[in-house]
Amino acid sequence: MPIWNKEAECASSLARQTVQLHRLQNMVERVYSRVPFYREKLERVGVNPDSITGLKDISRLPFTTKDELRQTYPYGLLACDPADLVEIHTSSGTTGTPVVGAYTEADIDMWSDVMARTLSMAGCEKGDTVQNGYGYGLFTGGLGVHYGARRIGANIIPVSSGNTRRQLMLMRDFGTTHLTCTPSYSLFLAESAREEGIDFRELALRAGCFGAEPWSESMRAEIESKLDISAHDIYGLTELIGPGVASECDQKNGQHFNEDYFYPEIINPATGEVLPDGEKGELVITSLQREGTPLLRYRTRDITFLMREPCACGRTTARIHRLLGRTDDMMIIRGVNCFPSQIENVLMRIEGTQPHYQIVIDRGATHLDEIEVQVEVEEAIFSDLTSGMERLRKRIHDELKSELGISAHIKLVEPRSIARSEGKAQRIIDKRSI
Ligand code: DLL
Repeated sequence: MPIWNKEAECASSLARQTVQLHRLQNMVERVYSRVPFYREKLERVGVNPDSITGLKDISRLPFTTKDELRQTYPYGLLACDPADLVEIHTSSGTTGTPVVGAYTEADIDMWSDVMARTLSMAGCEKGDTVQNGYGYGLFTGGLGVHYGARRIGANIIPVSSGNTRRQLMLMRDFGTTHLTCTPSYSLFLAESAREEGIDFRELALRAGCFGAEPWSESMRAEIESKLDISAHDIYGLTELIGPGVASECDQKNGQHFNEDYFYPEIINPATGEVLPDGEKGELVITSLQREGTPLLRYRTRDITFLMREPCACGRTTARIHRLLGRTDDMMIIRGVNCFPSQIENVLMRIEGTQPHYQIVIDRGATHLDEIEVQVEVEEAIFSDLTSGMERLRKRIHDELKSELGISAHIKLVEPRSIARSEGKAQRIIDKRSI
């Protein structure tokens, strides 16, 4: 298997730490001198650029949270001259205030490098054809993969997400060797292929890079057998760059973290204490090289642990275990991040509904996420003629669609029919067996 950037990916720990320290010092200097938000935060904890004399000093830096990113929207964390920006992405979350990633030319160059590493881990080389089923646009999946494939010199089919029949046609006619999309969509493609009479064993497809949503080893096994490919887990988030933060090699034993650009730590989410390798906790990431929107100790809310045992592929970077969950209750439905609170807000502004609801997420026969929102309605409405119920159901459906960007099934239920809890209400029932 090709290793895209041997110097960075196979560096000795001394060489890597030297690069990391140098970049960390530059980064602290950069945000201290250019971002008032960070200068104030650093001053509050008595840290200035000269305080960073070793990598261990990273623990003296304050955390950055998603709320702070929202509060500083749109350009409060910009660490470069706005005239140097060449691209903007925002999170798929639809909470009103998106999280912004701003890129300079150098940032896109770095992104291309880490995505070339990612695709190479799945065996992609010049001469291969990458069918990119991640959405193009503000979402980072589409363009991230695109830049990586361009860097490698592979042939890229920028089909974007959806349009299943066309995906299958392109895959067959252009001899796609690598597929990139969400893991659930790859299974949907497999189902549709069967209906179209397409046999994956007769296609040129060899591997896929799947991420942007949680999945599991059993789902990997299903994808690998149904699509007859090698399936690789890839991780990233808009705040840090998009995909390209960490990805799996052919050993499939954790995702190699691009530590020369992103410094990983695992913390206890309740206390902020840094945990040793191998212990489960919240992943915190510091940008080591980013001009547009660098972040210090960003709390991802993703739960995993770090592994540093040598990997048979020859890369020496630390790996993160497949993600184990999130510290918050963010749901990822068909790749769209949404929170129960958004659903609640919509319900609460619609007259006739009660503040008792439950969200059921499942993957049906199609392998795509389905969301059902069960809402208790007022007695008077429930006993009303069905047309009143239907109007209310449609209104909730439409308002949720405009708020979340996804279509939910709405089920209106009788007053007091949803189970009450003495402690925290269980709002979400996630039946997806992933
Ligand atoms: O999902 C970036 C991406 C695009 C990653 C394409 C991989 C492939 P966001 O929309 O900002 O960015 O969502 C980031 O998605 O904090 C995780 O909770 C979740 N996530 C991303 N990759 C994985 C993965 C993109 N491999 C959030 N496994 C992250 C589980 C993942 N969850």
